[in-house]
Amino acid sequence: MRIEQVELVRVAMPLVRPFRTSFGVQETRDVLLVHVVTDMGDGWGECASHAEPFYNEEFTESAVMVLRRWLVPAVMALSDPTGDAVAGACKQVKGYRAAKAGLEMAVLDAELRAIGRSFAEHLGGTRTAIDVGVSVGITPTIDELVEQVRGYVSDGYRRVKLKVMPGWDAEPLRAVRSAFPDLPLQVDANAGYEPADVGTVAALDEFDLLMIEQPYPPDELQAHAALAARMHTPICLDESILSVGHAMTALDAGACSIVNIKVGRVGGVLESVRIHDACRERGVPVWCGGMLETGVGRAANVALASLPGFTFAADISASDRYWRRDITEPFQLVGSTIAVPGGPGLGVTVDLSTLNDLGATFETQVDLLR
Ligand code: OSB
Ligand code: MG
Repeated sequence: MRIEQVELVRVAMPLVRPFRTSFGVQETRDVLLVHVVTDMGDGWGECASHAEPFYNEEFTESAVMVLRRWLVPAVMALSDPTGDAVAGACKQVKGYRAAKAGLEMAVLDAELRAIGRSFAEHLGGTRTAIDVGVSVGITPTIDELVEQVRGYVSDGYRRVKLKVMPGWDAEPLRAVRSAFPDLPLQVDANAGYEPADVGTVAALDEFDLLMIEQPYPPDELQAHAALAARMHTPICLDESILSVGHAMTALDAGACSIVNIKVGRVGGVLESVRIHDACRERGVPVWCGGMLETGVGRAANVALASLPGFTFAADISASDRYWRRDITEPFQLVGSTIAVPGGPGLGVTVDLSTLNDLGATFETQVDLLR
């Protein structure tokens, strides 16, 4: 395969409702896509970075700069560009895992489309549909939260994740738990608590949660381990886990017993599979997180979540939970599941006219070496 052109595509996509977490509120998604054109056909990838460096250090503008200046030239210089070769070509650049993930996804998509193989098949997926849940943001009032949860439950979602933060935890949880006594519930703090808040966090045991995700800052492995020893509710880490090495270190430390895998946070679908495999070998359950992706990143997430070790429902909701109009054919909820695309590559088609209607910008990368 020969890469003829790489295009960075940016589009501001309004969310159907604002999404508030402990690190801030999002109303519009600053979407960054990578489009590769090869002699064998096209490929698409999504960089799951956000507009601000509030979830982690990376942000979309920084991802664009790093792609332009280092990552795209490194991949264009490969004599035999394949999805497998992207991570090695990008290794000299530290961090910027969402940027790397988007580029790897695009090259792999082109490669797999050319040979008629789906992402799910290539990654080792074993399911044709995946169990999904919905991640519900912090709302202005507790009544609004209960109403949002009611809406999602009536849509068919059978697992709900609530965002929590200091001042928005036991009270909203009590209201949701009493309205839905049997609903599988979990919470995500996005690192909003400090180890000194251990009493507040440990008190969430009373709500019969599937897990509590990332209560403390990413580097606080020991504090997470101390919390795990004190709580019945399993601890899951998201922001702390950047690679298979991080996952093994966290598990060895007793900092978590469940791992959230996100393609953009760990640098790509292939590192995601390595984390899945290593956790599976240790009998540790994993599940697929989301970053409010368009249909492009969502397709990769769904394929990944079809692997056998993904035993908890994914944070991969149907397209209409995020967008009035997605840039690919929408992912639909069937019961509380989403079907795994079976077509070549990501198995979705990017709608250029939708991208244009949304005001997308297209920037072609010049190959300085050629
Ligand atoms: O921590 O899981 C998270 C969205 C953006 C950034 C971080 C997170 C999330 C979500 C939403 O919880 C998951 C989704 O529906 O895409
Ligand atoms: Mg999270």
